[in-house]
Amino acid sequence: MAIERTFSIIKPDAVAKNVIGEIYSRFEKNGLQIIAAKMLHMTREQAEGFYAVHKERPFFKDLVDFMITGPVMMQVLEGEDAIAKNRDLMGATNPKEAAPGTIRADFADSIDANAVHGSDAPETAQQEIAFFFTENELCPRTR
Ligand code: RTP
Ligand code: MG
Repeated sequence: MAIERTFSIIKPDAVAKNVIGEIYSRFEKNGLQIIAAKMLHMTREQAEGFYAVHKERPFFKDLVDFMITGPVMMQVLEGEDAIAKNRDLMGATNPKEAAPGTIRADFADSIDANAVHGSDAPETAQQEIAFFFTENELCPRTR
């Protein structure tokens, strides 16, 4: 299995619940290293740009409105099979369908306030990382 990088956001609901550390702990316990991190209260323009792929979807406005309700914590995760591993840790988009023990089952309130974002494929991971981080902000381990 390949070492991959993926882009993760702890959304405003989970930041407000003060569970950044608990979520980071799940990443670390499952072999994902945090190689970059940034806290940010996104502007509407940033949120619309980040979610541009969804701009024709009926939930686009609700999604953008929600993502700018408060600060988010964004990080780049690196590890074996990082994209799928992070999606497994997150659980289903709708917390009602999320498997027990997943981040969304434990911390999400609704399909909008669903605690976390994670890239869904290598191409989107690369695009999403580049949307918020420059190359020299990535700090892969040297030991
Ligand atoms: P994410 O991108 O946030 O990691 O989640 P995802 O891949 O599981 O879901 P995606 O289809 O990419 O949708 C992005 C976010 O939009 C909200 N959403 N609402 N009301 C709805 O039917 C609906 N569908 C999606 C969710 O907050 C989802 O995380
Ligand atoms: Mg998605």
